[in-house]
Amino acid sequence: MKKVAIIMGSDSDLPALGGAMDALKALQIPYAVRVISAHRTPEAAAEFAKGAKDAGFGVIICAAGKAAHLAGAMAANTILPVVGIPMKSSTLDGLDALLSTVQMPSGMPVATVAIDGATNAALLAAQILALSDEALSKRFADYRAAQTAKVIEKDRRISEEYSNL
Ligand code: RP5
Repeated sequence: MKKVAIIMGSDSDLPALGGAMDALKALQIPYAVRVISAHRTPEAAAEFAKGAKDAGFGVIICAAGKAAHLAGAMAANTILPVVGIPMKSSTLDGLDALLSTVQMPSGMPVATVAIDGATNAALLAAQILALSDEALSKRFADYRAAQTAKVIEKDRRISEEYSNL
């Protein structure tokens, strides 16, 4: 099956990316994890993006903070869908990265999730891959159903403990 790439601009982004790896693992999607910077290693970024489709990747997730150009730089060099995660790694709490990642010019989209939204980035990647993978589509539906069941159970427990009727 197609793989997902999780690229971070710096190893300092790694602690915020566990949710993406957990979600991909839960859905049995193979993934690669790399540190590649749009600014510090621009040649490596272009090379990875250009070769990603032939290397068997189906979606590229890019996590970057501050003047976050990684997702846009990747998108510029591949026709694969790119999901951007703005990192909260700055004095501006990630607002800088959010705007840098989401405000792409027409013709070059980056699907941007919330600041530090690693889990949703992985789930979006899974949904994209599931369009052409029936078995994954079924696993994703099961994942959603399990999430729904968990919330219903929390509602039952909290309602029982705190309601005063
Ligand atoms: C960005 O700058 C990285 O993605 C990271 O979020 C931020 C800070 O990087 P370091 O200075 O910690 O390496 O390029």
